[in-house]
Amino acid sequence: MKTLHACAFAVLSLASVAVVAHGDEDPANPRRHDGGKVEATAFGQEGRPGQVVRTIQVDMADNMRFTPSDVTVRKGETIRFVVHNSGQVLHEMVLGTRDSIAQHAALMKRFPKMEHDDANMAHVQPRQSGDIVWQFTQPGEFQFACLQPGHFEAGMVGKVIVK
Ligand SMILES: [Cu+2]
Repeated sequence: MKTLHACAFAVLSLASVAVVAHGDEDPANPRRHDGGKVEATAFGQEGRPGQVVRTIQVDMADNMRFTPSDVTVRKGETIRFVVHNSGQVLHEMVLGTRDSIAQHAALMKRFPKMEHDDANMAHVQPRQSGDIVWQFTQPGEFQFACLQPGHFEAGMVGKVIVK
């Protein structure tokens, strides 16, 4: 339980740093970091918009499903996910490993109002679209999920296969 609290505070403080830094960012790419700050993860890293090789449209709906619910990409590809919310409630797409998604979902359950925003996720209001630009640097099977309370548990999860 202590670990979860520490994680939550880390996430919260990262979120406030992001807000403070907002003024310096390129308005066209509000979450884009400069090259030196891109953090490599087990499921890839924030992509550079100039290196996008493919755009994948993903729809999120109130039946707690992503369409498509699985996508296949090649290792090294930078993908722009254009994420549309066709529902009436907030949905989000969060990319991660099976473990990181499960951990994040548990945190969201404990702290439903937790602010979280990072390059691997897009929160999308009803009838709006958002995007994620992501480079898949590691082969394997990864997930994307909506971590709004109850949505992940209701099956709002998909998979990315990186070949
Ligand atoms: Cu959702």
